[in-house]
Amino acid sequence: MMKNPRYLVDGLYTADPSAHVFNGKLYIYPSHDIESGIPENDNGDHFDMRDYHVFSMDDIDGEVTDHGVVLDVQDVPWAGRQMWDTDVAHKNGKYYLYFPVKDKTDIFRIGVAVSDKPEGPFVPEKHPITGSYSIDPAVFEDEDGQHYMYFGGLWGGQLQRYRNNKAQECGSEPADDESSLPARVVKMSDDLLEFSEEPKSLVILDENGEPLKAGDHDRRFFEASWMHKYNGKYYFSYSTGNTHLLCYAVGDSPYGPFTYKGVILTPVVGWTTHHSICEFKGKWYLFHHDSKPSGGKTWLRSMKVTELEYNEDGSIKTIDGMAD
Ligand code: FUB
Repeated sequence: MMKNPRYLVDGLYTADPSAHVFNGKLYIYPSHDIESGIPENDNGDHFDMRDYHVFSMDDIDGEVTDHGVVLDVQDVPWAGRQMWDTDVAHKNGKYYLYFPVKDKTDIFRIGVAVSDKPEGPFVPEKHPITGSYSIDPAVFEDEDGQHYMYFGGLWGGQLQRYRNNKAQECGSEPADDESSLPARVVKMSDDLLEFSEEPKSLVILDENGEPLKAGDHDRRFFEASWMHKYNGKYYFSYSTGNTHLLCYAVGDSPYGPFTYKGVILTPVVGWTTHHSICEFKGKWYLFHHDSKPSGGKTWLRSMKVTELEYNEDGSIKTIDGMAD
């Protein structure tokens, strides 16, 4: 059975894997990395992805099926460029694929596309979700059936341009001694096509109950939101971006506040680190990516899976990002 990390796909670069169990099978919704020839920059222009594939598995050690292209940027009427991290939710026999893409004015919005099957193909709505901005949507279904979206990402993800859900003339990150910019959480409408409220700040507190500071680069939120529930607690996990850690914080409600708890994954080969956490057949797994197979090209990543374990107190055992 699985002990070491396992790369999941050969011959296609894949990143930011969002894993879910639907109808007893494991489905993975990653970004599809390509060689675009655009030079690397802090704005992430070199992540110039154009479509999404879906993958499925019957067993964690089993064969991985590629269901092919399920949504192409050309099929989204309002889209410009850069299809980044995606996620999928299920309700009443329909599957909803959420995706961030820059609109024709180069502003990230979050769109939704719908299918009758978890493996797609997905048909996009004609407009982005009203009031959406930034990147990395992750949609969590709570035990009462309510869905929440977590989103946001700094630098190329444009989150620093927003305060109180409004774009600023000249957005920048707060000073180091101010509170860090938070991820956002929002309850979804019953039809899962819109927000049902204004997005709220997701506050992460330190051990003294104070919000993490913007200068605390080893702990503050950068991008890659994910939510899962374990033993009745809400686990918000995320990337610290420029310090290349996957961290987590725990709370008692889907809105938080959350208290910082530690590191899930130490830095990997590559710049970005982005993941999902999913229970499948009685075990927990971390799905993530690194750039080892491409020889360290940050924009050509390969998704992988490794087992995730908890300590008795509910804390997560740190995983070595360099382990083979
Ligand atoms: O894949 C493009 C971007 O890189 C994602 O949206 C970020 O989270 C980072 O992984």
